[in-house]
Amino acid sequence: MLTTLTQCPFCSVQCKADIRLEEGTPQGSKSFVVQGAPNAASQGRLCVKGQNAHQHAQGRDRLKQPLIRKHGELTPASWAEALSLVAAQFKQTTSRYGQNAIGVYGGGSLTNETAYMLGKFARVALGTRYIDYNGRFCMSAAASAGVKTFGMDRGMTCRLSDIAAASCIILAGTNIAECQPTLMPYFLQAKEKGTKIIVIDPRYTATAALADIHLPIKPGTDAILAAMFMKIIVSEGLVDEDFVASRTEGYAELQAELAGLDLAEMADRCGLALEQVRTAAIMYGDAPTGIIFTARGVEQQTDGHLAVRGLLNLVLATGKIGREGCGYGAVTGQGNGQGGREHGQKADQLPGYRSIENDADRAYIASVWGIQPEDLPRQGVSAYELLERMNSQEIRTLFIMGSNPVVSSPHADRVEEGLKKLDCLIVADMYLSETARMADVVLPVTSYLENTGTMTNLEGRVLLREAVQPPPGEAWHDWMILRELARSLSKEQYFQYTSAEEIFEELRIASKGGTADYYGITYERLRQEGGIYWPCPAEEHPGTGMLFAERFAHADGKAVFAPFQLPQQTEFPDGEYPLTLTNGRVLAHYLTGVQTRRSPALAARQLHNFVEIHPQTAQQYRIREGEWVEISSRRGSFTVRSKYSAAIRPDTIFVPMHWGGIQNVNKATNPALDPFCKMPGFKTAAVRIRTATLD
Ligand SMILES: Nc1nc2c(c(=O)[nH]1)N[C@H]1C(S)=C(S)[C@@H](COP(=O)(O)OP(=O)(O)OC[C@H]3O[C@@H](n4cnc5c(=O)[nH]c(N)nc54)[C@H](O)[C@@H]3O)O[C@H]1N2
Ligand SMILES: Nc1nc2c(c(=O)[nH]1)N[C@H]1C(S)=C(S)[C@@H](COP(=O)(O)OP(=O)(O)OC[C@H]3O[C@@H](n4cnc5c(=O)[nH]c(N)nc54)[C@H](O)[C@@H]3O)O[C@H]1N2
Ligand code: SF4
Ligand SMILES: [Mo]
Repeated sequence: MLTTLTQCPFCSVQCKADIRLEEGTPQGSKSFVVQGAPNAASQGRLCVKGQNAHQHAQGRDRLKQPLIRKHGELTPASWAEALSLVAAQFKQTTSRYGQNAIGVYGGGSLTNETAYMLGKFARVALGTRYIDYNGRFCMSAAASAGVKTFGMDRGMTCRLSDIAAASCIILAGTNIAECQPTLMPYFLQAKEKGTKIIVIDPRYTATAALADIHLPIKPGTDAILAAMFMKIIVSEGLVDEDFVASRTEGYAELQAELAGLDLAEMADRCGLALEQVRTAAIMYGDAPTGIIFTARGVEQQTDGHLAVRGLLNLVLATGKIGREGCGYGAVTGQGNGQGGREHGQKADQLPGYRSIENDADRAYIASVWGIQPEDLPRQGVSAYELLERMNSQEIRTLFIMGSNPVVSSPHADRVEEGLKKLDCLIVADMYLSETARMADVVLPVTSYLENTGTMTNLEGRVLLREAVQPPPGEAWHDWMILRELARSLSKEQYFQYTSAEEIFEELRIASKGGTADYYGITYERLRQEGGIYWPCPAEEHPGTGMLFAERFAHADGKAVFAPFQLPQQTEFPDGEYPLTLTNGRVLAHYLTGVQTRRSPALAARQLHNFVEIHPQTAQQYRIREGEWVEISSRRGSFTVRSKYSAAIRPDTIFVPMHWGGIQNVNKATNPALDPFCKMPGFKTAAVRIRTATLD
C-alpha cells in the first residue's frame, strides 16, 4: 500500500478512512484494519458499509481482464482485442445509423475527472447527443427545483455545521439513519440543544425516532402537504414579509392559487391528521432558524420537482436561508452524486453546470476542448428516455460506465428487453453486474482503492481520494479506457492525459466562470486543506460554504416562489391493485447491491430482499410472517419474503432496491416521468400482493 488514507466508495458523505494491510497471519492471508480518519463531514466516523468496503474491492470476483462475447459466452480477451472491437462497433453504428445511434450512460460513483471525461468523450470522440446518467434517477427533481427556485443547484445551501444551529429541522422523505449514518450525531447534538425535528415518511424509520412530530404521509402526496404548510404559515402570520419583499418573486401569485384550497380535504389526501400538520407547520414557521432536508422519498415521484419546490416555498416565505442555522439540503445519494451532476454527464449539460443549449456556454467549452461550437452536439434525452430508445432501436450501441440499469431502472423488464435489442452493449465495471452479464464487451475497471480522483460530497465540498494500491490484474482506470477508445477513434489529440490530475487541471478551466466553479481548487490545496466547497473561483478563494447570504443565483438576485398545481400522480391504488408500493434502502446494502452483496460482512446482515408489511394488512391478505409473497403491478411481478412491521402505514408496503432477478422491486415500479425533470415515479406504484407459489 502506498498510503493508507482513503475514502469510502459509497454514499454522499464521503467519509475518510485509514486502511492498513496486516500481513503475516499464520495462514499467510491478508487482513485489513479499517478506521475512520479525520475529516470535516463525518468528523472521523465510519459506518458499517465504510468499514467493510474493502471486502468487495479485494474480493475474488473482481474483473481482471476484458471479456468479449464469443459463441454466446463472455470470454477473456486482451485489451487490444477488446478496444479494437469496441472502436469498430462505434464506427459501424455511426456509418449505418449515424452518431446519435450510440448512447452513453454514466454514473454518480465516477470521479469528477471520469464524469468530465465521459461527457467530453460522448460529445467529442463519439459526437452523440445521447448521454445521460443514473443521477437522473437520483438527484434530478431536487436539482431542477434548486435551479428554478434559487437559480442554482448545490445539494446543501449551508454547511453540515449549521445543523446544530437550527431551531427546527424538517426531514422529508430522507432516512439519514440508514443512508448517511455518520451524519446522525449532527442531529442528535442539535436535539440535545433543543432543536425540534419533524419527520415526514410513510414509515416510522430509525430517523423518525429523532422526531418531535412524525407525519406518516401517504406516498406521493408531499406536494399537497407542502402547500398545507404554506397556507398555515400564512394564516398564522408567520411569513417574513421583509425577506419576501426584498429577495423573492411570485409570492402574490402563489397566495392566489392557495386561497381556494381546503385544508381538511388536503389532509385527507395526505392521510394525515390536520391538527398534527398544523402543529408541525407552526413549529417550523415560528422557529427563528431552520433547515429543510429532502431526499428520494419526496423526489422520486412524478411530481417530485413540484413537491421539492413546494418545500422551498416554505424556506423563502419564512426567510430561513443564507444565514447561520438556515437553509435547504437535498441529501445527495451517491459518493459523487453532487460532482457527477456538474461536469457534463447530463443530457443538457456542459462542465461547470453550463448549459448545452446556451450559445455562450457552447462557445466557451468548445474553445477549451479545441473544437468548433457547431461541432458540439445539442441536448439529448433523460436516462429512462435514453433506455427507451433501445426499444425503438434508435439507439443501437450502448456504452455504460458505472451503473447497473437492469436492476436500478423502473420497469426493469422493459429495460432488459431493450438491452437485448442492441447491436452491441459495452459495460465498464469492476464486477459482472446483472447488466454486465448481458454485455458483448466487458471492460474491467479499478476500484476506489486503486483509482485517484476527486469526489464532491453532499455539501458541495470537493475531496481528493488517492489510490492506495495498484490495480488488480489488467483492470484499468475509467479515464484510461476513455483515452484509449478515443485513440482508436483517431481523436487522441483531444484526450492527451497521463493522470487524473491532468484531467482535473482541464476541468478547472472548463468550469471557470460557470455555476459550479472549481477553478480555485487544486490537488495540492485539497491535500493541504482536506476539502474545499465550490464555488471557488480563485486559488486564493477559501470556497463558499454558505450560499445565498446576499443574493440568489438568478440574474436579478431574487429567488422565485413556485406556483401550486394540484399534483398529478400517475398511479393511485384501485380495486385491482389496492396497495401502494414504495421502496428504498437498508443500512447494510448499497444501491443494486453489486458491491455490498459481495462483501461477506455486509451480505450477512441482510441476505435476501423482503417486503415490510403492516400486520393488519398481512392478515387481510392471509400472509404469514417470513413467507414468500408475489407482488405485482401493471408492469410486472417480483417475489420476496414478508416481514411484519407496525411502523409502516397499513395502505403501503416497502421493499428495498438492493437485489436483482426475481427479487427486483423495479420489475413493478412506475416508469412514468416527472414532466419537469424526467425523474421516474419510483416511489409510488399501485400493486397487489399474494402468497407466492414456488414450484
Ligand atoms: N445504506 C444505504 N445508504 C445509501 C444508499 C444505499 O443504497 N444504501 N444509497 C445512497 C443513494 S444513491 C441515495 S439516492 C440515498 C437515498 O437516501 P434516502 O432518500 O434517504 O433513501 P430511501 O430509503 O430511498 O428513501 C427515504 C425514505 O423515503 C420514504 N418514502 C417513501 N415514499 C415516500 C413519500 O411519498 N413521501 C415521503 N415523505 N417519504 C417517502 C421511505 O419510507 C424512506 O424511509 O442514500 C444513499 N445512501
Ligand atoms: N426502486 C428504486 N429504484 C431505484 C432507486 C430507488 O430508490 N428505488 N434509487 C435510484 C437511485 S437514487 C440511484 S442513485 C440508482 C443507482 O443505481 P445504479 O446506477 O445501478 O447504481 P449501482 O448499483 O451503484 O451500480 C453501479 C455499478 O457501477 C459499478 N461501479 C462502481 N464504481 C465504479 C467506478 O468507479 N467505475 C465504473 N466503471 N463502475 C463502477 C458497480 O460495480 C455497479 O455495478 O438507482 C435508482 N433506482
Ligand atoms: S456509506 Fe456513507 S456514511 Fe457510511 S462510511 Fe461510507 S460514506 Fe460514510
Ligand atoms: Mo441515488
